[in-house]
Amino acid sequence: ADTKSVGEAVDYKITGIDPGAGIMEATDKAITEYELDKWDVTTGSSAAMTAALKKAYDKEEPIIVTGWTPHWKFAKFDLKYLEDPKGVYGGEEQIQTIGRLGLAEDLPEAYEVLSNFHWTEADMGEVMVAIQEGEKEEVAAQNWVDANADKVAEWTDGVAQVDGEKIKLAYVAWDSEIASHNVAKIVLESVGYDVTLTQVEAGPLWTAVADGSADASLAAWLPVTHKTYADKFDGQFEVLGTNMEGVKIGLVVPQYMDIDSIEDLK
Ligand code: PBE
Repeated sequence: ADTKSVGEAVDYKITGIDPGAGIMEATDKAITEYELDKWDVTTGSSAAMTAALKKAYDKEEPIIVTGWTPHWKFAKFDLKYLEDPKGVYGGEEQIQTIGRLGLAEDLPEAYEVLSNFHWTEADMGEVMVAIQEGEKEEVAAQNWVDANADKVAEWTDGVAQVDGEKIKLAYVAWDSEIASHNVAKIVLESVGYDVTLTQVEAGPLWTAVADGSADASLAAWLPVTHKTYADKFDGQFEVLGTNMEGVKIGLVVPQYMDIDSIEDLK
């Protein structure tokens, strides 16, 4: 036949992101469990993945990416998750806020604010889309905070002002986490903290919270995506709370592709 298989059309490549991301480990597992023997997942970054997606989408070419929700790509492109009948990517999960041991004693006001921090996919989407459209990260975050004073007030309600104490938040350059950490920084500054955001890879992020070199992170996707890290550092970090419910990871393709399931890649 003169119609190529999906595999041939994309050169048996799934476009991945940074190697430490949980979705990369899940994708290796998917390749094994679905017996996708000819397939590989490429490593890169969140930004390189969305650039490749845009390039393919604009030409209506096939592409398969490691994707997750919330993410602005679903607002910009018509996309779908491939069904995952073996459940390799888990189901709905949560984004949790984690902190180093001793945070509650050392920085109780920050502990309180971070424990309270929770928002919705729509909230995060506003910040993510603004950044994607060219707004500076800190400006996009500030605009959201200004427009959502009621939500922010709930997180800071009854929290005493502090006097420039330092706090360090670690995050990975995933679009979702760029949004949440820039908002958290502004909110913590509003109660008087001197906030540093450090951008690292996922492995070093978990290590930093576990060894106390970072105070906290809002980037823990659980129970599945970061299970390996959570197990590895069990007992060396504390879960402060859930900052978002109902998030998801998986393999994502443009709607115009004629496949529906990971099994169709075989
Ligand atoms: N992500 C975004 C991360 C968690 C947040 C899905 C790319 C990961 O796979 O580890």
